[in-house]
Parts: sequence; structure tokens; C-alpha cells
Amino acid sequence: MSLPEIDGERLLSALAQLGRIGGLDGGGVCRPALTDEDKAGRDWVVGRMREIGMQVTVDGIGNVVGVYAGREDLPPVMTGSHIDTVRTGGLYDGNYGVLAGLEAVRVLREAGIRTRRPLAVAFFTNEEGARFAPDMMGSLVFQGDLSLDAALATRGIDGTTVAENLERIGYRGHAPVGAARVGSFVELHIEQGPVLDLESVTIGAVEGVQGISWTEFTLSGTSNHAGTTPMRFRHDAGLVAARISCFAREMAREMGGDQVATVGALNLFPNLVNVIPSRVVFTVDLRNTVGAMLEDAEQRLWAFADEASAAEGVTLSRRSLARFDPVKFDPALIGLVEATARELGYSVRRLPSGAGHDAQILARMCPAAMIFVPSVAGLSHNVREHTEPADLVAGARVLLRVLMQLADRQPDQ
Ligand code: HGY
Ligand code: MN
Ligand code: MN
Repeated sequence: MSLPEIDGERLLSALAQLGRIGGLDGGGVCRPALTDEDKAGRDWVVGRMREIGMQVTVDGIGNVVGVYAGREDLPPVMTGSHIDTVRTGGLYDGNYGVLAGLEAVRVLREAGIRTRRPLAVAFFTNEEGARFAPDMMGSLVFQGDLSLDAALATRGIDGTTVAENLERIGYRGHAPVGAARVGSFVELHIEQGPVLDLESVTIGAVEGVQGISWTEFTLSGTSNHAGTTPMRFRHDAGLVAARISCFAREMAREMGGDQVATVGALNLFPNLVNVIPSRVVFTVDLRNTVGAMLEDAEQRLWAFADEASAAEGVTLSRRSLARFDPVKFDPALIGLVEATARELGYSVRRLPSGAGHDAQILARMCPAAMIFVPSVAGLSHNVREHTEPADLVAGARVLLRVLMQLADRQPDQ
């Protein structure tokens, strides 16, 4: 029996269609979690799930799961990702894994194939975490390590709550959270880094996800006249923020290895040309594949921040927005991804993920793994994010076969 094949044109067309929802002039996508654009994207994907004949459920945090029944009522093999994007997002981050999962189910249905286990395709709410921290919020609630109430009460960078926005877009569902049965989870995603592209490798068998530490700092100094205030009298919150930002960069360079540090969000108050800033709120994103190194980086950064603010007579407070230890994926699933890619004739290599993903949360409740395809020039969280069509199709073909093997393997496997 010939195996069903991914319809590449249909997958690429679906990506283009979804990419037009929240599409930016000149390219890219702006579909932040729980915005009207996110709602429109959700509605469109749910429509595709229903077209394929999937049973669709929405849970209390808005996670959407489509299920294609199997021959037996067993915990499903699940795939999927997210469809929310950062404000300057690309076509593929998250969206690709969801639409490739739907394409895989569609070709099985068209071929009249029912796998032993059900197949589920999910998109999780607010994976990005850029509007409402932490990231992977929906999958954390789905898995149970973040309470639904805490997630719903979370206030975003615009001051509104997750609950308000979820209700406004009509996705505060009724399916229970925290107790789902999932047999295994495989997420297909673009690498978002430069490794596969630089080495011209088509498939990544992802070994795990690096640790993530997001901290929000609030500095309070004294606003004063930019012209009349002698330098020795200043308590300049803006200066301290700048020193911490430079320290973070220098520390990451010095630590080497996989250490990265980013000051991505920074707000000065009153943000006027002739006023010494009295208040600065900014974020530092630290990551490392080695847990102990990430802790060391945090301690060094926080110690410097305390010193720099004391030296300027500025008060400092900080709060954690997100904190994830490094995660290792399931060795057998990693091996399955690698072997399946090889069987299909693709070059493949193992690598860690620099970006956070829902798979790292699902890994707390079932065997999980990821499949990567190359990002051209490693660009992502950038409107010019791009993956070659042939690579997009290759990743979907590997996903289809991995899902079929997982869904049909015998009990003892
Ligand atoms: O920040 C991340 O790694 C992911 O894109 N949320
Ligand atoms: Mn993503
Ligand atoms: Mn992302």
C-alpha cells in the first residue's frame, strides 16, 4: 500500500492564507495573543479542523484541540504548536506546525486511513508570552503546572487581563484543563536559528530546549531638568538601565557557550528630551542550555543591577516574568525523528532549541520531541522570517510519518 503524501501546494497555500490574517504591509504577521487578529486566525484554523471532520474542543484558557478518531479509544498522538505571533512575526513561527499537522490528518482521511490511536492537532494559547507573560501560558495550563485562575488573572503589558481578552474574542472554552490524556507529542517548527541553514541540513532532530529566564526591572530615580541639574546631583534611572543592558551583553560574551542575553522591552518615563528619566521599566531575557550557567548568569546580573542602582541613588525592584529549566526530549522519539528523516532521504542532525516551545511543557506529561526545518539566515521574530518551500514540505512529510508510526505502534513499543 503506497503511503499517503503531503499535498505541498495545499500546505503552502494554507500558510499564505493564515499569514494574511494580521498580515503586515510589506510582509510579516502581527497576531499577538488574544487580539482580534488572533481571534480571526483561530476561527480560520477551527474552520479547517472542521472541514477535515475533526472533533474540536476549546478549554478554559482557549487552547484548541482537534481530534481525528483512531480505531481504538487510546490517548492520542498529539502534534501542533501556536498561532499567536509577536508584533513583528513571520509566516511560519508556530503556524507551520499547526497547519502541517492538519495537512497530515487531511491526507490520512483522504486515504481512508484510521490509525490505531487518535491523532490530535492543537494550538495553544499565548505561546509567545510577549503580551502576557509567561510564554507557553496555554500549554502550561493544559499540562497543569499553571493554574487556570492565575493565567486568567494575568495582566498584560497593556493593562488588560487574559480573562477579559479571552472572553472578548469568544475563546474562553469549557473543556477541562490539567488532566488531558496525551500519549505522545511531536511539534514541527522552524529552527529560528542559523544552524541548519548554515550547514545545509534539511531536518533537525531536536534534543531539547534551553533554559529561559525573563526578568522585569523597575528603576525609580528622580526626574529633573536636563539643563540645570549638575551631573553629581543626578539620580538617573535611564543611566542605570543602560549600564545593566551593557553589562548583560558583556556578561554573555564573557560566559560564551550558549549564553545569550537580551534587553527587548524598555520604557522610560517621562521619555522627554529635556527631562532626566525618573522611572524605567525594562526586561532582560537570559538563556542557556546549561541550567547551572543560567543560574550563574542570573545571580551576576542581579548583583550588578543592585550595585549600579545603589551607585546612582536609584531604587530597583525586579520580578520574574518567566523561568524554565532546560528540558531534554524523549530519546526514543528523537531517534524516531532522525530515522524517519533518513528513510525519506533527508539530511538530518541533532541540535538543541534556542527558542521556547509548547513541546517543552508537554514533555512534563508525555514523551515529547520536535522536528526542525531551516530558517534562512536564522532569522525569526522578524517579518523577513523565511523557510524554503521544499524544506517546509520536507518537514511535513517527516511529521506525517512520525505521527503514523507513533499512532500505529503496538502497546509494548
Ligand atoms: O521566547 C521564545 O522563545 C518563544 O518564542 N516564546
Ligand atoms: Mn514558536
Ligand atoms: Mn516565537
